Amino acid sequence: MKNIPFTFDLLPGRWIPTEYDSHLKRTLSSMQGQYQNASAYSALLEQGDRLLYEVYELHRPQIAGELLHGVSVVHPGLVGDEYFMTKGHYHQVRETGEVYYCLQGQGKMVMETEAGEWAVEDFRAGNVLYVLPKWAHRSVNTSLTEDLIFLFIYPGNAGHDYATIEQQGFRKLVLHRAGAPLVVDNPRWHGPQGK
Ligand code: S6P
Ligand code: ZN
Repeated sequence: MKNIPFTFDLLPGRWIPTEYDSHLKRTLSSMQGQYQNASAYSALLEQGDRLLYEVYELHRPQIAGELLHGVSVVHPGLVGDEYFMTKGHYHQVRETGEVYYCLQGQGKMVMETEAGEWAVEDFRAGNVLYVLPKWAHRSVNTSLTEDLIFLFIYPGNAGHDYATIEQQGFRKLVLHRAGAPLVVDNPRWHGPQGK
């Protein structure tokens, strides 16, 4: 971690930061229970623990005032008719937002709040997506051939709450239907009190 102002490059066509401190790889086995088609999930897992997405991060202190940032790459693919996607999370400190800048590809950001609101917004190369404080967020790659790649920036003190989404899922799923993404209700979604 540097203690003087620094720069790095994001080069078109490569889009991996020229400097980073950590490289997280998330594979299919870490998404147990997240895909609605459990038999398609098991069948795909039997063929191997596929790489779903990668996160390149620049480390900064996890305190208010700092801005954590990096680049995520969500690879293309399907589990049944559901696209490859990130686990998704709330920020532990709910009053923290996040900015995403899409560098390449196409996808959907699936979002919801504990108050019952939901939204699904497009990722497309060059667009900026603002995730409001209190909104859980999951990135879905809706291309079957191209990586979805984005830069993210969020407050140092945000923290991550994965457990809530692992337990209840998101209200909305993005499915590949008739050659295009379709947003549908998640039949297995249940709220904190089973609502
Ligand atoms: C962190 C930010 C992203 C995600 C990354 C992977 O607040 O939203 O860096 O961590 O895209 O997603 P997930 O849901 O596995 O953390
Ligand atoms: Zn986040």
